[in-house]
Amino acid sequence: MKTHILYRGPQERGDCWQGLFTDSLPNVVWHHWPQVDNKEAIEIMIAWKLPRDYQQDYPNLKVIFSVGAGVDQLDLATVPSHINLVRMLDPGIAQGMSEFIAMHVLNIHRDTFSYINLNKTATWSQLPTLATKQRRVGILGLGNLGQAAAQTLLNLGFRVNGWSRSPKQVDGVKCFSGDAQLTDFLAQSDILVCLLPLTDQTRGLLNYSVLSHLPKGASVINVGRGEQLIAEDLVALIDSHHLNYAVLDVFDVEPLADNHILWQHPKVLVTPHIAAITQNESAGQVLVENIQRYLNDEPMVGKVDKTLGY
Ligand code: NDP
Ligand code: OXD
Repeated sequence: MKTHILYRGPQERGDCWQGLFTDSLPNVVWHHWPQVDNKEAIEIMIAWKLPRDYQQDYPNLKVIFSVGAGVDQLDLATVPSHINLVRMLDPGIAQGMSEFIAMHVLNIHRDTFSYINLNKTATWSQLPTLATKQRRVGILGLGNLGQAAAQTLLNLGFRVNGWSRSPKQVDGVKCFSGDAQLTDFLAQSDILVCLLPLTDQTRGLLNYSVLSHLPKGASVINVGRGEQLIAEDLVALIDSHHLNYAVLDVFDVEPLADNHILWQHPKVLVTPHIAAITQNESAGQVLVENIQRYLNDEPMVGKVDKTLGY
């Protein structure tokens, strides 16, 4: 019997994945949304956002694969309980994220942003430097991406702290968990990296009062989701010289409005949600392996706990 898959996304990625699936999953039939004549046949959907009324239109849907690591773009409360939701654990995303975080931790650590500003006035000024072992990087979220980034930073010699919901033990990382240890964790973060999923618990987490617990002169990198950070509070803390720099890759409204104050701020670097992009080849391989698991009735990797929201 054939298993029908519906893909909703860009053509180029679809062509890549269709080719991989044809080679590796001979009993699978590929459909590219919206071209699907027999909607009742669809068992698996691969998408970033879901088509409207998919619950009624695809009555035999069993699995939804998100093409991204996050699933906050989906309204989890409306995903029926019998449908498995699986997020993307692409090694290409982990590699991209580790590169982005290492690059900007190093930029902050070695004062790149100050030198860019000094260049504007042709000022030759040698700023003091610290060794990486004197700099503490705090990672909010010690999951798949947080742990990959932590390893890259440890390899560069930084002191790495991490915060998660449940207690963890990660080699070389000083681990904190739960709301009770957040303040202690923040007080030890010279560079704070947010890599949390967006949930009811993390929305608005990084507000004035929470960010005030960072040491004076700390910097912030947000690669989680925009809604986790109150941008006005961050800017107020930078302008009052409590915080130093910010690198922001995610925003509550994307694209960021062209008249937003963040674009103009001399101590903020805006990037357009590119910290880590799903890589077609490696992600396609992850999908193939997970679909094989599904077909063999084995547990899939990256299954989302809909009650936790990630
Ligand atoms: P994981 O689910 O693997 O890890 C999430 C981590 O966050 C876990 O350690 C989890 O704790 C922790 N966490 C969740 N809720 C809380 C909470 N309330 N308090 C404390 N810790 C919490 O996710 P990934 O690492 O794969 O991805 C993280 C996020 O990165 C994605 O959800 C997405 O938003 C973002 N992302 C951004 C990209 C970009 O380009 N900017 C690209 C890809 C992802 P525990 O381990 O105890 O469960
Ligand atoms: C993701 C993202 O979640 O791109 O994969 O943000």
